[in-house]
Amino acid sequence: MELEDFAKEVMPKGGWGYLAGGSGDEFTLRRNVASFNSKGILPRVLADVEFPDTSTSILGHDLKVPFIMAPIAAHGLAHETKEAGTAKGIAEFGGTIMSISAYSGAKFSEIEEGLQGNARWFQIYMSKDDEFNRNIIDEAKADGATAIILTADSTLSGNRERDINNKFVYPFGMPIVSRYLSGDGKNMSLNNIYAQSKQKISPRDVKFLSEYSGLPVFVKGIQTAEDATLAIGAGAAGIWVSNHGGRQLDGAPGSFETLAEISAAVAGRVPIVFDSGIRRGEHIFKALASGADIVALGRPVLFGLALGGWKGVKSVLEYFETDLKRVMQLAGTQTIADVKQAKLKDLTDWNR
Ligand code: FMN
Repeated sequence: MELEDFAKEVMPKGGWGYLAGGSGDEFTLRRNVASFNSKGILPRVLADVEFPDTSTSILGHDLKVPFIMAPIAAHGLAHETKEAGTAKGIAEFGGTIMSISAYSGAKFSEIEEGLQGNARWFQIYMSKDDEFNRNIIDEAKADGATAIILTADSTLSGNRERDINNKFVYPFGMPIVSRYLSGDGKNMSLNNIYAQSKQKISPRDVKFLSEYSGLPVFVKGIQTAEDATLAIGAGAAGIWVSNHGGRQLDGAPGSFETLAEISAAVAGRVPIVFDSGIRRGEHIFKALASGADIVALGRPVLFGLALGGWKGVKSVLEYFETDLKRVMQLAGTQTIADVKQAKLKDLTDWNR
């Protein structure tokens, strides 16, 4: 992808390997994008469509587009403005949501300088000690988070061989979680940081977060119908289908390949967010037509940040909006509700 190639040019090797890389052979990383080719969008030519409407809503938020920002750690690797730069790009685009990672390199107050009151969800990597978890949730709520995302797929670090080869350590601290780390995050490896976070995650944690926060809780990292059912049973208000962008369990299917089955199990009880591999409007369309309510964008937004600061972020979001509108027009779908109803065609020879 062109954007990716340009971003690589402007980033140091270690930071680039961390951002672009996946785990193991990077089979799952590649498959996340490739597996969208397992389904085809049917062109509709007599559908009487003009100016498709991309607006939708989720959990009381009215959105201009059916995509939000995924939680990503350490934006400072891409640009000196860190998370505040991403936040400003999101705020200037408007009508979407920023997910704030627990491993952000900026404090809530610094992110707010860019976010300017725009909607935000908070992603937590839990501490082994619930007292710290309560403090973090209290701060996220005071900052205005309207949902909690429990990332459950990263109880330890995937086998990130690029990071090992580059001897990658975070060059700056992690103010939100430093209270439960032995250091402040600076010069620490991802392995070390994950090891100090909670490993044993169960439905009890979903229940704890949802009862303590009083906010809707998404469980992020769901790849099976079984886990979706467990999460909802424990009180999850949303399912976040993701394989962490191919950074955790290599050898897992493409995230898109797991979506339809999970959606059937969820059966409309709670909203579904989908991520991992979204690079084009076609991918957004296919995810929505396979059961997602909205999708989350990951690496492409950071590539934009690396290349142009907040303007780069805004421009990437505009690209996805324009591309999705084009696909909606060509597929004869006027609204997001129409996209969700669209039938995709199985393409049996997609691997060739
Ligand atoms: N997910 C989290 O829940 N918390 C994080 O702190 C986090 N940090 C990430 C850092 C990087 C550099 C990347 C690329 C992903 C990270 N993710 C994190 C995963 C994203 O939320 C998302 O699942 C993933 O980026 C989707 O894949 P894609 O970027 O290839 O589309």
